[in-house]
Amino acid sequence: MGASSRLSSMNERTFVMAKPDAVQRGLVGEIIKRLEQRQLRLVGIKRIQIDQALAERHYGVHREKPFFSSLIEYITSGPVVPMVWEGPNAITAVRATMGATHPLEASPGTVRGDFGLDIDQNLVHSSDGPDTAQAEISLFFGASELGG
Ligand code: FUP
Repeated sequence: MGASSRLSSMNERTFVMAKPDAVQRGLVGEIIKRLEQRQLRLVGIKRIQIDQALAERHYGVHREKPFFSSLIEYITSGPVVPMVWEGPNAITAVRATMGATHPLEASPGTVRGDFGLDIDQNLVHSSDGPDTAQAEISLFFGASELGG
């Protein structure tokens, strides 16, 4: 790893979203608490209702998958809480804190492992790499919404 990538991963930003089931179950605070405990910094947060167009853009990579329409229905079914978190290796740290995509495979101690059961309602989304993090952050947040 070169000096510049070391430097950027020190201050990496990632996109995290509490999905409708997490909001409805009152788990937003729990998710925030766990990320704060890991010493990541919250730099943006809001509560929104995702419309069809935004949902289809966010999940564009899954367009051809059999679960695409149920995924869109789920993510538009109620308010969500998109966030941006920052810190050393934030992308990897957040994904480890959330656990495996399928809650049944997620280890106890992770958000999905402690609160989830069903892949259709897996509580949170987080970016899987630097390029998707950047794309997802700019899909949901304007520069003026992200604190310094
Ligand atoms: P993740 O990166 O953990 O958010 O997971 P993916 O991008 O692989 O999947 C996005 C969402 O699609 C998951 F949150 C849940 C849903 N999904 C299904 O409903 N069924 C599947 O078989 C795989 C994913």
